[in-house]
Amino acid sequence: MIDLRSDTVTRPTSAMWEAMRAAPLGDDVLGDEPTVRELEAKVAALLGQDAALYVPSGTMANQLAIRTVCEGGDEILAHRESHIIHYETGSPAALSGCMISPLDGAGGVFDADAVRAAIRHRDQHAPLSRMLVVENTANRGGGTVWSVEQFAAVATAARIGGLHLHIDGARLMNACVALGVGPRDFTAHADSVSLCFSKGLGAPVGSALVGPHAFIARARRFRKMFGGAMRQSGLLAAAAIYALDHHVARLADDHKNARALAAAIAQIPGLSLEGPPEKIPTNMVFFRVAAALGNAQSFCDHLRETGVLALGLGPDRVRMVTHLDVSARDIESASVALATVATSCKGSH
Ligand code: TLP
Repeated sequence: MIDLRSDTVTRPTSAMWEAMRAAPLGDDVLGDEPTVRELEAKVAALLGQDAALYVPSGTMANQLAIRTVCEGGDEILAHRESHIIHYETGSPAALSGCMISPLDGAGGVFDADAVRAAIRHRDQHAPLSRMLVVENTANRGGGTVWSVEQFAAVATAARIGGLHLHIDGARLMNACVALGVGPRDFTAHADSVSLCFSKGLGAPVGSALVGPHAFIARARRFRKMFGGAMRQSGLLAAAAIYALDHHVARLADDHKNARALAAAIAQIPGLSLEGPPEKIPTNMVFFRVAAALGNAQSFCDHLRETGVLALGLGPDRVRMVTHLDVSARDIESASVALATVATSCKGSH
């Protein structure tokens, strides 16, 4: 199978397994897990923040940020297509009692005017605008990268408006590699950041929440409350350390593979790529399936029969994501499979 459903599907490399096997272990809840501590210090330094907290998932990192900062009745500003709106099971409402004000903008990116317009006047009738979430890269936006300037402008608007700025940086390193900048170019303007090791970086499990000491100390309490405090989690943290040391620069290969896949899709009748292939920003390729070929789900089902996996993310919208476990040759095979399936779907509809 060539699995292009997500960059979450990677298996540890043998070198990563070795690093996991060799990791010294303790009990993180008792506070003496050496490998988790090493990872937390490393991530805090990488992002230029005081402290980090290792958590099981990106969803938990985002939800801990929200629970740590917000009170019931508060409002969070986030892009309409953001992960916290679409894929976190309504948890801002369920776990923190918050509502979300959806912001608009092409490709999952919004501007400072949108932020300013959404911040409510302080009034007893209104929810309190408390937090801004910026997703970088923007997943449903197309794997879009915020420019440092776009990001700085919304950060200024957030600061002036008294908002906590949280970066959902599940794929922040993809953004950095695509732009050729360091993470601090973004994180220096943020109050908290979540970073995933189990996406393009290729670790099997885990994310970090990063921010000031007092914020992380409070988040640590909520991590326990949410059931995310783990014991010998150094086993997993070792994979994350390995990923940060060895799998960042290579994200450029995933981006190149995504552009090659996009170039092939652009040639296939019945499939419409979102944007020109050379403009694919990172490791995600989105395309629409013409009605004559069926719908996104039926197309993905037929594709699966050829040994290629993709994800339907809307009635006619399909996503394919490149990662550590797919090679340039796999992309060539997947491109042939896409063309074959498109032709056969056309014949059968
Ligand atoms: N995204 C997953 C699915 O949930 C859609 C994927 O396959 O892309 N923030 C962003 C921007 C994400 O894309 C994801 C995962 C998360 C947070 C949540 O991470 P996990 O899955 O570790 O909870």
